[in-house]
Amino acid sequence: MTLKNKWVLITGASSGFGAAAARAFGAEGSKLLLGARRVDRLEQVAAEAHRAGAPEAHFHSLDVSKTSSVDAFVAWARETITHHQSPVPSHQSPLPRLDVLINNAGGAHGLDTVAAGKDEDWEAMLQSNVLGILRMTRAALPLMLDNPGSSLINIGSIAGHVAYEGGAAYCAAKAGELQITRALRLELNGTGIRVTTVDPGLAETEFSITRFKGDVARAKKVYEGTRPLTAEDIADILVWVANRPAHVNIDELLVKPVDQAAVHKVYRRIA
Ligand code: NDP
Ligand code: 8X3
Repeated sequence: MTLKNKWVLITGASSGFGAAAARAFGAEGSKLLLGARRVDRLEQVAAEAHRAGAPEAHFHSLDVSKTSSVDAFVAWARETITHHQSPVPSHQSPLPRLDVLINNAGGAHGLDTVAAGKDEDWEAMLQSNVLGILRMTRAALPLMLDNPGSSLINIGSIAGHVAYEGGAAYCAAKAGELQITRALRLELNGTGIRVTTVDPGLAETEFSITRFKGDVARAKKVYEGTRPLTAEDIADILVWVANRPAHVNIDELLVKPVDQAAVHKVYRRIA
């Protein structure tokens, strides 16, 4: 299917995978609806996506950890699609239609063992990575149900497959994402909506800066001597997934850098 003039909604579009996806779908000629909490960053990303070729690149504040924010965002998205709807032949439904939903917003907070874990970190991880996907999907699905061939793509992680020390809550959250994706594929069977999880390994974005609460030097160490994935690598895969023929569903994609044979086995070049 062509992505040209298709409406693509991306959560967590202010940095990392989400921002790169906005540019990549923009280059395909898609129309964009971008959400995150840092609206100043969204404005920059929307301008970049526009320059890359997006005919429409709209943004609105979104906090996926709050139902009221998610519902307001989706109401705005519905209005934006309606307002910018291409004229349709009279035999087609004029309903606002969303073609691709990318549930990307999320991340890790802290790397503490369970014994040292903090409620606020656990709650933030479960709110954004798990409840955020449930809320956003519930709110946006009415825009997709009349649209066979549309794509719902959730961002999981290698952490949803393999546990590591200090990752209990994050790994639990991403394992939750994986099972939510699987349940959705069953629930939506017959609607024609495609349901995918893309599960990256080590990728250099703002992920580790957030995990280490702004400690940039500690974040840099995570990628030292190795060649991680880039945000553009994942964006390229998201475009590919959404661009398969309408009858093809990519169920689950685990994507790691070549240097990462397993969560704990990362090849590092000594300087
Ligand atoms: P970044 O930190 O660069 O991006 C995270 C994005 O999520 C930001 O745009 C942030 O925007 C948004 N976000 C976080 N919390 C919320 C919230 N409550 N409401 C709305 N938006 C939110 O990291 P990545 O690009 O790497 O992360 C994107 C996704 O990929 C996450 O789900 C992460 O868990 C996952 N992932 C990352 C990997 C990696 O190694 N980098 C590997 C595997 C998965 P803002 O702060 O402006 O709201
Ligand atoms: C991010 C990758 O290995 O740090 O989801 O959990 S990892």
